[in-house]
Amino acid sequence: MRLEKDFTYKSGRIIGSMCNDPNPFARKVLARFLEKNLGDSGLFSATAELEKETIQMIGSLLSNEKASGHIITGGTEANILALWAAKKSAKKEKCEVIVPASAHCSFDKAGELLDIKIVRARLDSKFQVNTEALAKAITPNTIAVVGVAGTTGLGVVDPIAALSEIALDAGLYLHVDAAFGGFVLPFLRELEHDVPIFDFEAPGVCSITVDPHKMGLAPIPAGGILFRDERVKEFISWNVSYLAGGEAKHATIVGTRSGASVIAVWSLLRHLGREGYKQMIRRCMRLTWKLADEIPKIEGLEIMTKPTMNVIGLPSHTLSVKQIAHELRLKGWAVALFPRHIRIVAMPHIQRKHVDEFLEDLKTVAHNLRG
Ligand code: 0PR
Repeated sequence: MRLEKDFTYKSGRIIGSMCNDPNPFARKVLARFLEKNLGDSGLFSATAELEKETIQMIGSLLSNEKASGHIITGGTEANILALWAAKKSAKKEKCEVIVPASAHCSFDKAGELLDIKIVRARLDSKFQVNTEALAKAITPNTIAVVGVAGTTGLGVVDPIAALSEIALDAGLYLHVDAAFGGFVLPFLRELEHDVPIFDFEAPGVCSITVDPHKMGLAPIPAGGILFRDERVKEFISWNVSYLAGGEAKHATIVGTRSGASVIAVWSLLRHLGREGYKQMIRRCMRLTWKLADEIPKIEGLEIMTKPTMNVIGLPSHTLSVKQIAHELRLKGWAVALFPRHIRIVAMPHIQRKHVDEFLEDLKTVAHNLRG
């Protein structure tokens, strides 16, 4: 079969990705409703209602049931929409947005597309954005600041409460990229982990990216953008008057878009419930701790920082991380390679036996590279 050479999540070998093996129930739902198109919401008004309810459910996880937004193609579209809303609301000639040095490359894409200068503020020793450096980078052209709740490389949460104060003081739009962390932190909070304020609880937060197709267990495509209220979303709303279902509003980049994805997310949230997600996160965190305990015992290997969520950074002072990643790949493992570390993500498809096998192979690879 042509597709046999693809990696699969079931094999447990994809250990550096942020996507998941979609929940079986959600897969069935998705397959059943493929005709639904939310680009013409007048034809599919029941699906549009489910989208509103989905946003409310996710909003309630993020301390704001009044949130307004959409289930879209992914975190990249969400971040572009947020910066677009920020630009429309600021009405400035020249625009700059300050993002942490750790921010995802989708902000650079957004910068190019929207003609916004993206300014990266440096991180502190805990890999969080340095708030002083960020505040100093504000200029008369600044329209927004961004914080990340679950960085792509390390799963670190920026000090969102402090960013909220800075944004409110300077009259700036604050966007939080919780593409990954948005489906982790609310449950860690319920599991009584020490979770700092990262969501709409911080009064300056105007929008949040939160992706069901990452830790939400939904099938691709299912990203999420939540605005604090309808008013913020209005900045990027377009009236489309001629549709078969009658006039409709679009506040997304694409027109025609998957209603099935929305119904899949709606069903999944109700099917798993908070309890289901909580148990899933508990399992992921147990495996994360196992990895974080065992990796530093291997000579030459360390962990970058104590994991906040199920993401681990693996640097080495003595070995080349590029070579380690390459050797692991030869043994069938797919890890993510960053400039100074390897990223491992204990996604829900990773089981204890995969972790054990991975640690064995990692030991062998490190041993061989030490020579
Ligand atoms: N924001 C953050 C914090 C992200 O980590 C990502 C992607 C995005 C936005 C963009 O999301 P979309 O990819 O949905 O547009 N994070 C992962 C990464 O870049 C995406 C990923 C997923 C990569 C699966 C590899 C993979 O196998 O690492």
